[in-house]
Amino acid sequence: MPNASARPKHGRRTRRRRREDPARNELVSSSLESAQQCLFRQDYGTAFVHYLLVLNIAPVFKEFARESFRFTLFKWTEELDSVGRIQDLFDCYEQALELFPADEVILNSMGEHLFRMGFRDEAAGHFHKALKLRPDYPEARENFYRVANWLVERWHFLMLNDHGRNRKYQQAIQKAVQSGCNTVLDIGTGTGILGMCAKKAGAAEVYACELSKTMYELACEVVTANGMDGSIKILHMKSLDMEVPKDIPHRVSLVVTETVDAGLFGEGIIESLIHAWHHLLLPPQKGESESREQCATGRVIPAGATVFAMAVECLEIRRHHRLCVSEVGSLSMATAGELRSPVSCSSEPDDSMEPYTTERLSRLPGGYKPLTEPFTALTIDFNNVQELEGLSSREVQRVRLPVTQEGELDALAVWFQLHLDEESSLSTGPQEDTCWEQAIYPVHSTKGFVLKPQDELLVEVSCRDSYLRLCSVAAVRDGHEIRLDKRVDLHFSGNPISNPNPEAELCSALACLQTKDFCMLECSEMALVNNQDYHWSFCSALVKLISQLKVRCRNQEQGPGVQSDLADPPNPTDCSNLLYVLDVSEGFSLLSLIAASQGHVKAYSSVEKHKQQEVLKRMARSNNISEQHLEFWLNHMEDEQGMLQRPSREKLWSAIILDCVETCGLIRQKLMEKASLARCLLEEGGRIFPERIVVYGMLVESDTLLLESAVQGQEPTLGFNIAPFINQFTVPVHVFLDFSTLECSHLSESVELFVLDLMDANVNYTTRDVKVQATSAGRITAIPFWYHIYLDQEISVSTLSQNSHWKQAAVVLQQPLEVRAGDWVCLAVKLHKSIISISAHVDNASGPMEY
Ligand code: 44T
Repeated sequence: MPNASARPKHGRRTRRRRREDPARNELVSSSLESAQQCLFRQDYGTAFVHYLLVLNIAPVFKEFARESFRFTLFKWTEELDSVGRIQDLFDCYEQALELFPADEVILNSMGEHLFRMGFRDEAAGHFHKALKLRPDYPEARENFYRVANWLVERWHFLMLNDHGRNRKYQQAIQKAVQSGCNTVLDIGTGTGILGMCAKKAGAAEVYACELSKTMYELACEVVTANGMDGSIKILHMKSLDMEVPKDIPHRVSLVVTETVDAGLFGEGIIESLIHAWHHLLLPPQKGESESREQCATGRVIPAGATVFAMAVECLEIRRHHRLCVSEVGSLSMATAGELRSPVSCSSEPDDSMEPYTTERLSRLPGGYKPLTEPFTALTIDFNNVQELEGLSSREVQRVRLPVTQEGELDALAVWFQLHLDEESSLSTGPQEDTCWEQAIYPVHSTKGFVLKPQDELLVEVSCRDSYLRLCSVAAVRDGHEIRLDKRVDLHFSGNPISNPNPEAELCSALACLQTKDFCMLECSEMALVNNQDYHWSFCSALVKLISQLKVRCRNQEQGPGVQSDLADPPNPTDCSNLLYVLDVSEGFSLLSLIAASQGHVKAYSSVEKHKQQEVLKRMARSNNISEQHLEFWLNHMEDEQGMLQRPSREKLWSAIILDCVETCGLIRQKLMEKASLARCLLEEGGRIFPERIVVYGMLVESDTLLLESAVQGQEPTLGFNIAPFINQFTVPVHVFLDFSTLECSHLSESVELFVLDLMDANVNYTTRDVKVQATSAGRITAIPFWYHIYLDQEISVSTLSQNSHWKQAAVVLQQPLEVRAGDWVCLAVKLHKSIISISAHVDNASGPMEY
């Protein structure tokens, strides 16, 4: 970690008036000259040293040399970065910031390096400073928005806006403090809210701990602003590292915490509470009797939890976790092997796997169908340390669930009730009006198997490394167990197949064990592979391009004025005029293989992971694509930076595939820079896929989006002043939205916001005013946007389509805008780098014309 404190601070030195010194002047001017010469020779390291010398002994030159100094710094640190001299890189930045402590460009650039090295907190600090110095600095703003999402996750806003939850916690804390618990520790304090509740309720001593640096600093600000800085001691640490009396003077009588995620245990509440009971809490109250000495015993809010689960059929979940198609574009997927998402708890624990994902069931596009009633998967008493400790060694529990509706089993959905005390609880269930998501345990391999109402589902519930694990092991039909943790239908017939013969079952289970050969793709990559429309569109656009290029090529060969003979079959063994196609999509992509399958094409894939390359190679063989026609481009590259190069000295690309929209719904960073590089590497008639992107948007009123973006309303939260502090982390662009299920009312038709032409830089613009008419009255709070991706003039795919693997994004307006039906709204749309920003005002004067 760059250590700023280790370096002497020149800035603090007392300044003495220097007398004119000819030798010094001589040194300054010769060093300045040397710096410039070095710059000219591109010897940035030496230039940097010369500049440091000059500016330290002659600060009057600072303004004069600022630009060249910055340039030198950036060039030199780029070099240091490329050879991995990271400590030297940060030393240079620190030296630069000692000279120019208020230089927003240097601050922002250092932030970018910190961010890339994973020091997000420190990066955020630098972007924040840069923005404070120059609020209209778009680079720093974009960077700050990017880290704000990491640092202060969006659910903080949701939780603070959830008045029901806030009040219940407050009441439970108040009751506990009033009944004698007057020393309190808030574990994972976040904004400090629960600790402040305890103080307000009259607790004598309140401590709070928070492991995130940003949240810790925020909590300190909030507590100070509420006049409690002297009375709540906040520690920047994980509760597991706390000790008595080092961190807190003695054990406390109450621990309050909401360190729970959608799967209950994901934030480590079990370990935290086991540790707290052993080291931080007074012993628990024994027996039922009301003790007079409540202060001498310890307890926890929440007191415990009940976890529920239910089997569901859900296409949206299915297409993100397993292969649902037998053909993709021109390719048969029969030999793809098992492709699956990394969300699984049935296999051996593995760092790359997660036991569950989270979704708000009520917002899943296409909905879901419950296949069983909800059942109690687990109960846990947080006030019983033996029970907490015994959780991991609890025997695997087998639950038999009657199937209530016919359907394909896609997942087990999990939620819980958090018992704050004997009287009060919070529920995170799918039917509740809460901000909570549910945990999703996907089922990977029941392809084609349909559960029927007479069946029973066998589920195993266990706790490994303090994570709840749920596994659907089998269905029981007519007394026979049909195992679900293997592939039932290898031929993708789509017919429900059951195998009532246990012997055959066993054999196929064994066969499956032997071919335990699966390849993991991210959930969004699974959805991409399942997106048939996208691959077919690509396939047809490519076929068109290939035939155009062939005609062009033959015309050239035959010279001007000679008619080409289209019936002439291409010579498949003639490699000299192969078309070269480069796919620089990030992550997994089948497009290079689809290109290679067209014949006459040599395709280069940027897929990096070995196992994924193996899948592509295997698919190439089974789809009769010669190995020579598919290469892995990054295997040729020294470093990824040079990804966009020509295939060889004498060759150019016929097509370059850029994946232009990220799954989250934003345009990929540096897309336009990549496109302009790519244009230079194309042969005549060659094309970038896609050639154009049109951004569409719609005016909507959505309270949900507001609740996720900032603490709403003028009322203080539980009487505390929190909103202005956390709202500094408000980000105007929301990502990963499902626009089709977003609770909102549409206030306009969809409207074209922006066009990006990847094939012609001259027609691009960076700002555009768009007029759109309100179709009904309301408050415009947000503008969701999506893309039509044009592969050529005619063929396009929409990122809003039903089977899209893309989500949508939305700009949330700083101030909601009231409109009446028929009003004309003027949108000022800006695209800076890859970030879209929009401001809106009502403008009935100038009519519908675009200006
Ligand atoms: N999100 C729920 C999870 N911490 C809440 O650093 C519900 C997600 C959610 N600090 C949508 C909606 C919702 N010692 O700031 C965090 C974390 C901190 C600790 C010190 C520890 N042992 C820990 C453990 C965690 O506690 C804070 C709260 S964790 C709550 C997670 C609204 N998506």
